[in-house]
Amino acid sequence: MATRKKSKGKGRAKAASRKVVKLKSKAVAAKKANGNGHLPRPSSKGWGQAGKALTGVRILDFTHVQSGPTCTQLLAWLGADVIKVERPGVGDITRGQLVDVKGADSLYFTMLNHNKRSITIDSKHPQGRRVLDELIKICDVLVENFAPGALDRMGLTWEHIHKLNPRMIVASVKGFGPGPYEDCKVYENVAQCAGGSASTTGFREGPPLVTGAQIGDSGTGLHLALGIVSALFQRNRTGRGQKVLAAMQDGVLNLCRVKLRDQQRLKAGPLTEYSQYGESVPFGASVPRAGNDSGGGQPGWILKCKGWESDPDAYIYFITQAPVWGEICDLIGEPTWKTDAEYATPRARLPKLKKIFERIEQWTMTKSKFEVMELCNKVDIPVGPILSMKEIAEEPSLRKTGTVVEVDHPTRGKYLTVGNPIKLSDSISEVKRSPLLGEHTDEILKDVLKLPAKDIAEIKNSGALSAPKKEEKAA
Ligand code: CAO
Repeated sequence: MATRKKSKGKGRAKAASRKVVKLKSKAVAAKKANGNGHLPRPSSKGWGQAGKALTGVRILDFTHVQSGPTCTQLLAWLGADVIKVERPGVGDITRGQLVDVKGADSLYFTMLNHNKRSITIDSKHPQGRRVLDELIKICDVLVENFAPGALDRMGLTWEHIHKLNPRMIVASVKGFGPGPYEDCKVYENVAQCAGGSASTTGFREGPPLVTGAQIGDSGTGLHLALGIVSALFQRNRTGRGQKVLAAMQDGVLNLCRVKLRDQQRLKAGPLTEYSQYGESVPFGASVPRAGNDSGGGQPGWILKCKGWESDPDAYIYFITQAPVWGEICDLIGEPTWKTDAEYATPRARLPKLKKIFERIEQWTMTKSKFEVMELCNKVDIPVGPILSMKEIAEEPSLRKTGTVVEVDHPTRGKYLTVGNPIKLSDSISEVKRSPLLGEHTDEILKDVLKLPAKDIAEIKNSGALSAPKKEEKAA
C-alpha cells in the first residue's frame, strides 16, 4: 500500500513539473510572439470594440477657461472619465462669456468641455475639502490651470495630495515656468507675445501680430495631455505619480522653434529665403517678421484669386517647390523660365521671388481658389486655399471624418464643434455634449465615491456644494 502511495506521489510530482515546464515554455513563446512579456494577448474583439485608449483612467478636472479644458477634453475623448470640479453657482467662467443664446452655456464653454461630468464643490469649505480629498483618493490625475499658488491656497499642496494618493499625477498649466515671471497670470495673447510668436508674425513694416490659432491656450493644453499620458505610462513601472508642468511660454516657443533656428542662422549671413533678402533690405539683430513667407526652404506666398475684390478669402497659398518648377512654368505660361539661367535654379530665383510671385498671381487671379487647387494638384504643386470658417463649417469631408461635428444640447439646441483631431483606429471618439453646471454632483457622490446617504445629506446641508443663498451673499 505504502509503495503504491509512494509511486502515485512520484507520478503526481512528475506531472506537476511537466505542467511547470509547459507553462514556462508558453510564457517564453508569448514573450517571443509579442516581444514584450507583460503585454496581454492581442484582443480578438473588433476594432473599436475593446474599450478606449484611456478606459479606466479617472481625471479630477480642476481646469477653467481654455488651456486646461482643451487638455481634459482630449483625455475624455480618448476614454478617460473626466470629473470637472466647478465653483457652485458660478462654474467655469466661460459658461457665461460670449453668450449667444440667453440662459444657455456659451459656445466657448460647450466646445471645450465635451464628454465630461460636472460636480459643484466649494473647495474652500471644509465639507467641500472632504469631498475633494475623497476624489483625490480614487482619481489617477488632477489637472489644474489656476493662477500660480491658487491650488496651494485651497490646501491642495503636492504634499497633501501625494500623502492621500501616492499614485496621483498632478498636472498644471501655468503662464511661465520657474523664473522671474512665475507668479504672473497669463492669457492666450500674453503667451503668444512672451513665447516669441508675436515678434515673428506679421509684416516687416507693421507691428507684431497675434495669430488666430490658440497656440498659447490650446497648444499648451495639447502639450500637457502628452505629459499626462507619459506620466501614466511611467507610473505603470514606478507605481508612483509625479508633477507635470506645461508653461504657456514654453509651449508657444516649442511651436516657434523654427524661428529660434533662424535667429542662430543670422550669424552666418542673411536669411535668403526671407523675401526681404530679395528686396535688399538688411537684416537686424533679431529674426524679422516675414509676412507670408514660407517657413521652410521652399518659397511661398499668398496670392489673389478670382473674386478677391469682394471676397476677403479669395486667396491661395502658393509654394514654388523646386522639384515642380517646370510644371509651374508651364501652368502660368512661362515655359522659357525652365531653362533660362536667371530662373532655372532655386538659388537664381531667390532674389526675384517678388517678381515671380507677381507673375504667378496674374495667373491665379484668372481662376477661383478651388480651380487653382485642382489644376496645381494635378501636377503636384503644393497650394492651400484660404478657407473661411464658413467654408470649413460646410465642408462635407470634415463632417464625414468627425472633425466637424453637430452636437445637440438641452438648453441651447444644435451647434457645431470640432471633434477629436487625433484619430485612433481602435479607440474611436464619440463627441458627447458638455455637462450642465453640477449635472453629475449626485451621481458622483453616490456612484463614484459611494458615500452613505447620511454623509451625502450632511455634506449637502453644509452648503459646500451649492451656491450661497442671496441673503448670505449680501451679508
Ligand atoms: N471653489 C472655491 N474657490 C474656487 C473654486 C472652487 N471650486 N475654483 C476656483 N476657485 C478660486 C481659486 O481658489 C482662486 O482663489 P484665490 O485667488 O483666493 O486663491 C480664485 O477662484 C480665482 O482663481 P484664478 O486666480 O485661477 O482665476 P482668475 O480668473 O483670477 O485668473 C487666469 C484666470 C486664467 C488668468 C489664471 O487662472 C491663470 O493665470 N492660470 C494659469 C495660466 C492659464 O491657464 N492661462 C490660460 C487661461 S485660458 O486663456
